[in-house]
Amino acid sequence: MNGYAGKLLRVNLSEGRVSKEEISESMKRDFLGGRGFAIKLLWDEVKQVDPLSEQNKIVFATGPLSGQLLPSSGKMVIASKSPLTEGYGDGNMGTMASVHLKKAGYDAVVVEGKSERPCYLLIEDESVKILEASDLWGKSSFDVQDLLEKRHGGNSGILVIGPAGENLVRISTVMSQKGRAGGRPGMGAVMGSKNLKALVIKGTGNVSNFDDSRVRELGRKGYEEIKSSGSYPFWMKQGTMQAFEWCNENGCLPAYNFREGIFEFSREMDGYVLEKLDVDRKGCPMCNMQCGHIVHDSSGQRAELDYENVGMLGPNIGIRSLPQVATLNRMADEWGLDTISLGSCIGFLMEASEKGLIEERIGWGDFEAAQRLTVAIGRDEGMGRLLSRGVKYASEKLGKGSHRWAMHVKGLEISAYNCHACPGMALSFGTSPIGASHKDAWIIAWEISTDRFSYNKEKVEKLIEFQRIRGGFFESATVCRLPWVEVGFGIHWYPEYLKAITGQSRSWEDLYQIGDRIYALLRAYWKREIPNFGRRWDWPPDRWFEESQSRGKMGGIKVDRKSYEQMLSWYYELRGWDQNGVPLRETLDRLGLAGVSKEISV
Ligand code: PTT
Ligand code: SF4
Repeated sequence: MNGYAGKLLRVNLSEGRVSKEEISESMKRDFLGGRGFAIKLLWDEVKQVDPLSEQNKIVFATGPLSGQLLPSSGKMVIASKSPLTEGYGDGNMGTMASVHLKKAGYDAVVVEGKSERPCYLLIEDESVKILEASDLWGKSSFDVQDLLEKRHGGNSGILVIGPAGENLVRISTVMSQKGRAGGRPGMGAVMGSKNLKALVIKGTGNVSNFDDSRVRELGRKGYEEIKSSGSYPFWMKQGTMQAFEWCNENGCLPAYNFREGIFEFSREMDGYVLEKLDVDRKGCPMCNMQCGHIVHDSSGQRAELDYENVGMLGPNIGIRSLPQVATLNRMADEWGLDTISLGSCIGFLMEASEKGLIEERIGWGDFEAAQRLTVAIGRDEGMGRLLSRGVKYASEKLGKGSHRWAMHVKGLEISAYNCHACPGMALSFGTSPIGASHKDAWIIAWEISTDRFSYNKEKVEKLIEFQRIRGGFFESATVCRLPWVEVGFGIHWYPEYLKAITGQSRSWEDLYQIGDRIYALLRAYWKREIPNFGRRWDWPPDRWFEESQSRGKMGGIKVDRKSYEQMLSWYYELRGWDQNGVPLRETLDRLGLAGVSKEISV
């Protein structure tokens, strides 16, 4: 099929062996790319293994739209069995590595085994080398990015882990370009467990498209439409930080470990404050609406800010200064820690301290303590040992009812949306296939603008529609969804892009079916890897059901447990899964996944 490089690169670090495999036509047709390729490979090849053992594998996968001359296409999926959740984990990263990988002639790389010594991969078209990385080990992700750029050229695609990944910290991510982070559920630790510090990718070829001139024409029109959007100017000023004031107004900003939904100091750190501090803009390749805002942090160094980072390292831990948040953000980037999980872990500990569950006194907003904790987590030392496996583990260790306010689903920390008064978004976190991520179904804006407090089937249908488009299509195609979400870029463009690139006509109905197939296999994966996996894995934390916020117009409101259960039942029904959230045999058969039912005994 056109639009694909057609090959998968497999690197076995235990044996120092490199091989190249054809990607079958059925794989491209049925799973599209990115997340679709990743789950199919993990389903087939990674069964009931310890995520940090050499039996685990890590997949770096692009899709047919990745790296093409069209809006915001420089994305790549990084996936593995997660050491944080023990289930499927992935992240979507914007990086030159995505563009170079396809130019080098590969749609995906699978790394398996474990190198005896620290190493990195150098992929230059046909040539693939496993190189010594002892001199890079222990260095920050920024230093290694610089060193590798110097060694292999500034335009190389570079994926790297920081010391947190080396130390097998389970909330560690993969980093690229000093500010792109991907793979929240511990993908950095998986690389670390393989002694793999980095991948450097340089490609010089080109993927053959069905109709190149049509791709160029559509791409040009796409870029023009984005630039002429009415919301483009404001987006360029604030980027994802435009969500900050909106969340605060609507009582869904996470404050004080998700206890509150408004932050009394929000005016001191919202998107308008960011506009004044902004010194530069950064982003992913192929993008003309770059959203990374660079500011000077509290020590004068450059640091990038996004909404999630500010929400979780600001209000969620009681910090009210953007430069201080930027310092924590930069530290997280250098150590290779996920900012969302980091903010949740620090907030959890501050609350534990306030409640007298630990001896240390760490007050809300204590910037020095937050810096110390970031280092301790990155090193997996001292108090960091309690937090480096995430808040689920920390609450199990600490006990004393702390699981009620350990803010995670399936072991992955909740991203920056407080859902006491957003039941649909609570269900979105509950049913996300990697744990509590907003990426699959950001239903919250639709929910707040329609019938916010209701628990009806229409909401569940809308949620599934979002999952099909965002978690199914965008994650597999693999391109950035923000043009569509944030500046109203027409969704109709994507089937047109696919047609011009692959030569195949696919309607949204066809694409939804691919999404449903991917979701069913993701579910089956959780079930196979965690035998007692079931309905309670789809519950958000007790805090949203049992305590309401004390302030603002959302004060006094909480999620009604019975009604949540009803929505969850509808969700399973609509997806063709049983009431334990496991796909039914007929659903698997209908989606062409007939062999799967045997492995999960349905
Ligand atoms: C994503 C998650 C997010 S989502 C943010 S801010 W966001 C955090 N960013 C981090 C960071 O920075 N440094 C760090 N050390 N940890 C971080 N953890 C958090 O990671 C990201 C953008 C953003 S910014 C969003 S919403 C969109 N996400 C997309 C997605 O998921 N799929 C898709 N097809 N397109 C998307 N476009 C947008 O991409 P993860 P990135 Mg990210 C400093 O990776 O694991 O999915 O976690 O990849 O290149 O940084 O792009 O307000
Ligand atoms: Fe990257 Fe932001 Fe552009 Fe999306 S909008 S491609 S996340 S810079």
